[in-house]
Amino acid sequence: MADIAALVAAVLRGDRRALARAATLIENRAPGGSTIASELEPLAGRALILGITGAPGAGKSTLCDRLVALHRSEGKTVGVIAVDPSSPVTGGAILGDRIRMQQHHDDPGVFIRSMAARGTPGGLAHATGDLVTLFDAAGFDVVIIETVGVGQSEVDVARLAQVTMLAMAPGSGDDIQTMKAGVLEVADVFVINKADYPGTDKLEQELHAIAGQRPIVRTVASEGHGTRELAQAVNRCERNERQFATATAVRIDHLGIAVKSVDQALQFYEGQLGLPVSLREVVEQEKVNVAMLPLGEPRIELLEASAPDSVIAKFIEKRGEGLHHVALQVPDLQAAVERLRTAGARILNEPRAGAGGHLYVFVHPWSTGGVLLELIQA
Ligand SMILES: Nc1nc2c(ncn2[C@@H]2O[C@H](COP(=O)(O)OP(=O)(O)OP(=O)(O)O)[C@@H](O)[C@H]2O)c(=O)[nH]1
Ligand SMILES: [Mg+2]
Repeated sequence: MADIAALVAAVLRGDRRALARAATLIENRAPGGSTIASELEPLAGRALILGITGAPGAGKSTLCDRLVALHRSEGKTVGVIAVDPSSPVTGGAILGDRIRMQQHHDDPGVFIRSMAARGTPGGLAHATGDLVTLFDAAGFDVVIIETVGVGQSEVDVARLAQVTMLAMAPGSGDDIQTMKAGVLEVADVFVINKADYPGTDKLEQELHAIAGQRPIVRTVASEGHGTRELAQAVNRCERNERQFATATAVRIDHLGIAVKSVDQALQFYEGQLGLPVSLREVVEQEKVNVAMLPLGEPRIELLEASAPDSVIAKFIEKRGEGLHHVALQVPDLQAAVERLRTAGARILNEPRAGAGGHLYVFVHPWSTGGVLLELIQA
């Protein structure tokens, strides 16, 4: 990890090659990536973080390009992150295709990277958050995240921004009714781009009905019209708190207790202790009957063998009833697994879906001080 510390130090000195290397580690979800982000997290918090979301072709990249030029004209440095949730690969192809920012290519005050989907669904927003932290701590004045606004992972990405612009084009068929509710909610500023197209007035009327206090700005990004008005509307917005966990954030998800009979154990936990039961389920692949009992955010999980060869049956045979495992939530399971593996921990399974559909892995007690540890994607 000594080279990570050196890399972090170089990033903070303003070394652009170190910045590029650090960004690549984060984009690739390499083990060092989340370490870099957690090292830099305390130094972040200065940058203005903007989000641009909207349907494919709405003009997000063109708008982004105009905003970069505007901020550059004010002497500010800008980091741009193009998020591509549909693509499992990252790199030059997306950059060339999807962001048309060639005019900024030789400008050392502009740094452009792309982020592709990979691993767990929650991982995209998390890794993008790490990249924002990197740019912020490296001293960029403004960070712009461009993402296609169609699904949940994009909404999660949009929550990373302090102010999110939703770009829409008139007459494009993706009208308000078909937009995902979450995407409309996440918008702080509505942008009617391609305001040179017919249907602009109609779209503005529709937006007025749902926008409430939120501003609606018309732009023709291809001509540069409206950019200044848009930047002013953004500046007037209250800045949302950045909603991303630090790279290493964990919390207790549940304590798993092996019992001979869930029904019998519930007489104590539900009947006498008064805990509610939120879920009862048979997890076929683990051969267990499960009851989940929330106590605040964390839960107690009662586990009963549903077949004689269940690990729970073997556990009880060997050690009797009792605490079987401790489960922790992590923000990026894939990254956590990679990090632990690199450090030599014994991971017992590849991430798979368990009770309630959450992805999980088990870590052998040999690596954890004698407790079977379950890690769950938050
Ligand atoms: N007429 C007109 N064309 C525009 C305007 N803004 C962007 N365009 C054009 O619309 C096309 C799509 O623009 P992009 O900026 O690539 O759109 P995008 O939303 O980033 O697209 P994806 O990244 O593929 O989702 C390009 O050909 C732009 O030149 C505008 O205000 N008016
Ligand atoms: Mg684009």
